[in-house]
This record gives sequence, structure tokens and C-alpha cells, in this order.
Amino acid sequence: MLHFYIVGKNITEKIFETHKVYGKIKTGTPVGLRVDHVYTQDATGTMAWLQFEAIGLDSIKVPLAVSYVDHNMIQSNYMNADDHLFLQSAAAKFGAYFSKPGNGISHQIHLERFAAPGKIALGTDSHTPTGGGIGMIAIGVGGLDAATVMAGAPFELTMPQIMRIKLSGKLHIPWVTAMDVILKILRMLTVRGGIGKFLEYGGPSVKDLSVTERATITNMGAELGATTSVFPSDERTKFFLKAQGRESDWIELQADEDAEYESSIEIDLNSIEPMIARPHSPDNGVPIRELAGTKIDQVCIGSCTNSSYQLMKSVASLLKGNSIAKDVNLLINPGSKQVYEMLSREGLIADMIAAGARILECSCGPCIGMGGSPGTGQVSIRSYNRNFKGRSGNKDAFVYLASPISCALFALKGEIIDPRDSGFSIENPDEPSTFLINDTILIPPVKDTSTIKIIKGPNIKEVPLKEPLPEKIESEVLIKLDDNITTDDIMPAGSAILPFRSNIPALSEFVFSNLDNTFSKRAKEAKSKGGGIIVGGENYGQGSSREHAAIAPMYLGLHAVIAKSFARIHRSNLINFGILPLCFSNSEDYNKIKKGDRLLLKDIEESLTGNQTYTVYNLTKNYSFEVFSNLNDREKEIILNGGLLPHTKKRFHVI
Ligand code: MIC
Ligand code: SF4
Repeated sequence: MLHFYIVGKNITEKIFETHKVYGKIKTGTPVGLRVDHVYTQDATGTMAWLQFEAIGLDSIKVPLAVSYVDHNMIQSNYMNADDHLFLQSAAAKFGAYFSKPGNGISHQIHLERFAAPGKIALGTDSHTPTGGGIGMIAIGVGGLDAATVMAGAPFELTMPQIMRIKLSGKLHIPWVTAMDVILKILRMLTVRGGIGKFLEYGGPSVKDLSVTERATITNMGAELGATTSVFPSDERTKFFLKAQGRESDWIELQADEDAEYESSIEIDLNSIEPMIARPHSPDNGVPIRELAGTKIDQVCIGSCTNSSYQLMKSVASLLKGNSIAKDVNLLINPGSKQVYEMLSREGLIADMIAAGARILECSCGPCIGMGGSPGTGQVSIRSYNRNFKGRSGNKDAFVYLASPISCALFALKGEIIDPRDSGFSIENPDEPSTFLINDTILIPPVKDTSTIKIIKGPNIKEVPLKEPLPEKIESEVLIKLDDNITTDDIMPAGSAILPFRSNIPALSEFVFSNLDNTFSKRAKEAKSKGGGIIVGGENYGQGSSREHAAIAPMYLGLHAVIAKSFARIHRSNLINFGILPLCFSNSEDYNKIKKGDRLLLKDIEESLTGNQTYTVYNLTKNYSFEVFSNLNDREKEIILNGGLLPHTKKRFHVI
């Protein structure tokens, strides 16, 4: 007799089943998915929309696209303003919503106004998984991936492993928050712990977390290297959506009792203390008590990680009637206009100002060095998600990460203190049953787009393309790097560099400028002599989704990166721009290579279409070693076509 076992499904499998276009929902194999939402932000969006334009279609082919402006907000000359106008005109032309500057940070607004359980969203920003807090599969991608999906292509993903994170026990509120939970998970799993994984949260304590608390956790899942993180959709989700006037977007979504996972861990919330991540990595966390007494110079509260109305209200209640310490600067950037307007109408911004806070507009701000950079040697504590060296705009500063509540207490005391010993009282507000909905600067798409012209200022340059893959690469090792190199290291941001995001020739001058300011000059010299190769360690390209970290090196003549391993989004971006991501077959070979060595790779196409192993000859040291690529069929085609843009144009017959 035959027995049929029907295995229960996890949340990811349930969502993927309703979105699958091709492939199998099987770990390690490619699966093509239909996408419901695509969103862009300005710093990555200009490239994404230029690329969409280059594909040559009249309008987007996804149900919803939104173009947000939140990063490049300081308008110290014409460049950022011109970019905003380009984005607004492109959104109007191609049928996307446009969220004007001042409306807030993409992830926070998307959660408030669009995100819905059971949907799939892509965003051109690594913190897109914020939407996982509402039960949506939300994934960060490069601009060109977003453009091709907006053009109607399915999104292809190598099916990740699913890891369950069971939450049990009770948080010690008010001093321990969702930020402390994710800082603790980061300390346990490290910045590589989520690589190749979806993290699915579950367990009895999920119901104790609001949607925005869940979103803090899924937001920082990006720092674990996870492809995304997702929570179930339950009564708390329904409550949030109803309060946002969107109850009809709610569906219940839970993993089945007998769902299967590749791995699982349990976090006892009861055991979590107030946490702080030390410089220069989000996984460098310790309980705050271990650093008590450390003097501080700057505190920043807000960002897409920790900007909810409830958190900001708690911060205001701490600041009310008190003054910040005389040697501390406190900067607050609420995440969205909704939050900002609600706080203002209730007089809570006044409490913050009275205490001495500098209130910034609702945008990314200091998180990406767009203003608010700390001084030399200064200690800055931020309720943000990344503290990579130099990201604040000053590589000689020391940036720590902690919850908004801890941050507010540090600002009042002028030093790090364990919140439990602070003696302050704090309001722990209920989740609002109604949010203030005022979408005045969220511009919907229009029907008749025939008269709309796309407006491009002088700083907006065409997207450069790579020549097709050569048969042989004979190139110089331009730089040799350690493990966990971030895309902030490769392509720094900050207020001086970010305005060149739409101008690759100008931007390319800054590649690796915080690590080696001769890089760009040397790369250009090497370009005429066969181009360059980068050698990296583990997790090369972690962090931001900025495809500029691939396009600008490509523009400088880069052919390949040889590393011990790659971070997901950066690996895709390299492929999308025709750069070969190669891994050492034997990681010991990493130790033998030196900067300046000349390397030779022959018969590339044959290796690529064959078993994907390549012999590399070190011509300087006279030995050879083996590297491999692990491209799937689609990725091979992209590389052979010279990148995703020519590949997509072919697909849509628009060449
Ligand atoms: C970041 O937090 O690093 C950014 C800035 O939002 C980036 C996007 C970018 O570089 O424009 C990200 O997270 O992808
Ligand atoms: Fe903006 Fe910072 Fe969030 Fe990135 S992490 S989207 S820079 S607030």
C-alpha cells in the first residue's frame, strides 16, 4: 500500500507557490518569480530608471512601482535637484508613483502605504527586507535587476535555504527593544550568518511584537547577509494595516506546524540585555553594561531601522523636560512624513527641540554621510543599521549602534550607560489604532503620458557598457583585500560623492578611495595594458545594493574579481555588468598573490560553458592555480552577452 505524506509548508514556500513562473522551489536551484512591487530610491534609482529607459519600453510591466527620494537630499548644487527632477519625470513617463523629497525613507513609507502580506517586492536597496515585518517577501537588488523586472521579466533567484528563528520568552520592556534583539542575533550569527538564507521568524513571542518592531528585525537581517527575513502575518499585522487604512490588504499567513526548514535556532527574548555594536561592524555587539562610562560626542536617532511613531514617542518622553549633555550633539531624522507630522501635531517634536535636539528632515541623512558626519576621533552612537568604517563620512570617527531608547539616554547623560541603571522614566506607548494619512507628496501615476518628457540635467550621463567577454584576460592585480569588504569600501558614499551616482565617469574617480586613493589612477593606467583584477577575501561586497560598486570598477577596466566568497547582491551586480566573479578553489592560494602580480586566464568561454574551472597563471611569480565560477545558465548567458542590459534588450527585441 502506498503512503502519501503531505509535508507542511513554510511562509516562503507558500508565497513562492503563488508567484512561481518557472523552476523548482528547491534549495540551490533557480526559480523565476512574478513580482508585485518594485521600488527604487534616488541614489540607486537614477541608474535603474536610465536602464529601464535604455531597454526601450513605454511603460512598466509590474502592478506597482514607486520611485522614492530619500538619500541625496542635501542640495548644495544643481546635481541632486536635477536627479530628483529626472526621477519625477521618469516615474510619470513610465507609470510609477513618485515619492517626493520630504516624504521620507523608502522602506518606512513602503511599509506604511504599500507593503502587504503574501506579496513579493524588490527594491534597489539592501534594506528592502524591512517589508518582511508585514509578511511580504521583500528583496534588495541592483538597479539593473529592478529595471529588467519592471520591463516584465520574472525575477530569478537561486532558491535559498530557509532558516527558522523561533522567538520565545518576554522582552524586558521598556529598556530592551527589537533593536537589541537583532543586535544579539548579529552577535550570534555574524555578518556572514545569513548568507544564502531566508530567515523566517516564528514562535510564541511573535505576537508580542508590533509590525514596526518586526520591521526593525527584518531590516537588519541585511546585516546578517540574509537574502531576506520574513514574519508571519497575524492579528498584529491586521491591526497595523487597519490603522493605515488598508485592512483589505491583509491576509493571514503562517507557516504550517509541520513545515520544514534547513536549520533553526531559538532566541529567548527573556535573556536579551540592552545591546550595543562597537566600531566598525554591526556584528561587533556587546551588552551595553560592558561599555558603561564611555564618553560620547554625537547621537543620531532615526533611519529606516528605528523610526516608528511609537519609538519616536518613547524618545520624546525621555527628552521631555530634560536637556542633552553639554558636549553631545543629538540629531533626529524621523523616517517618514507620517511619523514626523504625527509627532509635530502632538507637540513631541517641540519636546525634542526643547531638550536640545537638532531635528533633520525625514531622509537617510547621517546614516549615509549625507550631513551629520562626526568629527575626528569622535564617538557617534546611532540607532541605524551600519557602522562600517568611513560610512559616516569620516573614517577617523568611531560609530556604534544601539536602540533609539538607549541612544536618547546616552545623549542625556553624555556617556554610555546601561538603560536599566539610568533612573529615567519612559512612556511605552500603545500602537496607534489610526495613523495620520496624508499622501500629498506621494504622486500617483497618470494615464496619459504622451506629452511627458524625461528631463536630464548635465550631470546625468549614459550608463556605460562593457565590451563582450574577451577570450583571454591578462591583467594586473590592482588591489588585494581582506574579508568582509563592503560596497561602502568599494564605492564610498557621503555628501561629496553621492551626487555623482548618475555620472559614472566622475564617480569612478572615487573607487576604493577610502582604502587606497591611488586606485582609480592605477586602474586607468592598467586599462590600456589589459585591465585589472581585484583579489578579495570572504563575503566580498557585503552591505549596500549599490550597483555602482560594479559599474564604476567596470568603467575603469576591471575584468574579474577573484575572492574566497561573494555577498549575494554584489555578485549579481558584477555579473550584470559583465565582470566575472571567480572563487579560489583552494583558499590557500589567496595568500600567495600580491598586489601588482600579472595574472593570465585563457580559454574563458570554453571554461565558462564547460565545467567552470579556470587555470590562472601568475606570470609575475611563475606558478598557476585554479579558480571556479558557479554561474547558472541565465548568468552564463548574461556574461557572454556582455552584461544584463544587452541581454535584456535582446530578450525584448529592442536592439
Ligand atoms: C545603505 O544603507 O547602504 C544604502 C545607502 O541605503 C544602500 C543603497 C545605496 O548605496 O544607494 C543600500 O542599502 O543598498
Ligand atoms: Fe537610508 Fe540608512 Fe536606511 Fe540605507 S540604511 S536606506 S542609508 S536610512
